[in-house]
Amino acid sequence: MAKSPGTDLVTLLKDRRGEQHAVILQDFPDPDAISSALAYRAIAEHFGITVDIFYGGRVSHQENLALINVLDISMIRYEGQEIDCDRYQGCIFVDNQGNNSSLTRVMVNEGGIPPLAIIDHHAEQNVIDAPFMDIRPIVGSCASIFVEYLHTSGISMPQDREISRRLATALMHGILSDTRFMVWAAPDDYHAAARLQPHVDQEMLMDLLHQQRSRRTMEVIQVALSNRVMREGLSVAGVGSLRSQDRDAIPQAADFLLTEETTTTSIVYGIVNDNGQEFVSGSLRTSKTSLVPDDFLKDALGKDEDGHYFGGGKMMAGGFEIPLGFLSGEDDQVLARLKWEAYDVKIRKRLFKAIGIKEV
Ligand SMILES: [Mn+2]
Repeated sequence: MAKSPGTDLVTLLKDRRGEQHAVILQDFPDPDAISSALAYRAIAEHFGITVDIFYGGRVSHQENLALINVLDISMIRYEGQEIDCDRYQGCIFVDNQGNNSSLTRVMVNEGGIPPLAIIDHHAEQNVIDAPFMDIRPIVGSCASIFVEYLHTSGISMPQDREISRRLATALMHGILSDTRFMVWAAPDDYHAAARLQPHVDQEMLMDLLHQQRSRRTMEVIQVALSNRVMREGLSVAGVGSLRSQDRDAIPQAADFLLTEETTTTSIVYGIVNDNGQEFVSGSLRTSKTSLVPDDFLKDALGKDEDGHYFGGGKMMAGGFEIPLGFLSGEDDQVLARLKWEAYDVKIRKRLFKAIGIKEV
């Protein structure tokens, strides 16, 4: 019988007792990423490995903030500070493959921490290599892959009932949010949800799912609504400059634009300022099964000078980040407006050109 990835991971971790690992999340992590990191920590701790969870950017979506607060999750936010990379014998990428984390450069390329594992459900990005790779684009959430590991590794849920209740609730939240409440779930996601269900705290889950939007998010949605350009089912809106703490308003605006009749794909983007570094951050949502977000964004936006694509995706959703480089930084109003207009027009043209529309 073929060995499962879960048993392979256990074999790897058995040889790593006593080590310290760093889990690297994508910048602006979501519930799927956060819960997957928690599951890795639970599995690794079983083998006497301590795990720190790192992320760049911010946690700004109200649901993610609630997740961290309600479940009392400890993660380390990278804001340009010195990281003692020598402490870690390996790093693990969950729900990403290193291409959308600012920590890849800091901890792997410069810090020299060897990548140990990549566990993801996005399309293969071929950015870094690791001894353990489990990349399954057909699964709706990374959390589902971790539930399978917990099951096949025989670790099951942690012995401590309080911890297992929190972990199960976090993983269920991850599965539900990445599969849009199971609409885009694969059989593996249903299996995972069924295994988790007895451990889930339903009240806590309700609490996590029913967070209200901030006023600022509502305002960004309003800007997206008034700026949207629609052609042949594609709705595109630039929302101007945002503070990094409001960055999660972008995917929420994309979700909202997708609810309009005749819209099958929505894309919202804006310039995000994170500690003086500016980049265009965008989100794509689609209800069109024939559209592959990963292919679409790669085709529309292309690569940077190092050959890395600006965007990528999974089933029904995608995102992109375009660093402003030399143009980055605080500017007077006129320059800031010119900068925004240049990016806005260019991105909009590229997106529509990818569906065959030249004039927008
Ligand atoms: Mn995910």
